[in-house]
Amino acid sequence: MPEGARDAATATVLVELDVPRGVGTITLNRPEALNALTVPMKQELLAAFRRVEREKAIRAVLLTGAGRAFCAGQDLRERLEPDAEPLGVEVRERYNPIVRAMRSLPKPIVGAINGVAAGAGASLAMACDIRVASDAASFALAFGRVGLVPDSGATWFLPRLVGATRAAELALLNDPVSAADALRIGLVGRVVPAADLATEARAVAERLAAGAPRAIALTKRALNAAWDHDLEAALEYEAHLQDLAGRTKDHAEGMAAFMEKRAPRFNGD
Ligand code: T3D
Repeated sequence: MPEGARDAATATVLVELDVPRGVGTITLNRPEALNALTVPMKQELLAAFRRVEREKAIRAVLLTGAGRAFCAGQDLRERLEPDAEPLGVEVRERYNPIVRAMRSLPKPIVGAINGVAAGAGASLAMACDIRVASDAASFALAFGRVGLVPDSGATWFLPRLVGATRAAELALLNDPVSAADALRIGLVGRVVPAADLATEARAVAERLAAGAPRAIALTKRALNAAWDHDLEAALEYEAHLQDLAGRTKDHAEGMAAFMEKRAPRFNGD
């Protein structure tokens, strides 16, 4: 039974923990507004990432949206309320902590992009480690259409994922990108029929959850760092992380399983 960070009837973010399979599913849950992000929703989303981090049995995370959208970014109606925070405050205090929590989570996040991902919703998709998109999904930076600057990591992720030329087009022109084009330019790793998205994305998460958790966490850390490293620094960081991985029981288990021609059973030690 999905469980919200608040009362289940009002929760705008649902968290479902499948302990036997090691997968935590976080669902953005304001389908009537295409999962546009409000203040309570951002607080619940941050709490959801903290929750899956604390649960040792959860080894991989799925992030998806309820209804026909993944996430339409900031709730624009909320921004018109008289007590809305200044934009810089909102971004620093509510969006940036979510993106940091996602990138520093020592567990892989699979984005199951079920529909449109716009504005900060596109940023959330880009902050996932792996993106599996439905063929009904689309991406739009959208910020420029409301006179804003791409945020929540969009200017950092985008050129690294799709290259400088395409990043400039997407960020400056704000045109929607279909799932097929997102696959072609490397914004997502795979596209599947809409009806298969939940199964396919879950299969990826379950594969990750069956892997060696420490090695996966260190690999995520290495990939994060590599974006800012030169080759020398990357080589040295890999050696450092390999030292750590080499001392885990899971490494010994992987070696034993190979020698014994059986599947490894990793337990995160
Ligand atoms: O704090 C800060 O503001 C700083 C941070 C900013 C980060 C950002 O994310 S800025 C960018 C914000 N997002 C957008 O500008 C996207 C706005 N939405 C759209 O452009 C379109 O809705 C979509 C392209 C995403 C989808 O279009 P479509 O035709 O499939 O659906 P629709 O009919 O436009 O939307 C359906 C409903 O969702 C509709 O409500 P209604 O009229 O049926 O009651 C629409 O108003 C609502 N909705 C969609 N996006 C938002 C939204 N409501 C509030 N905020 C939204 N972002």
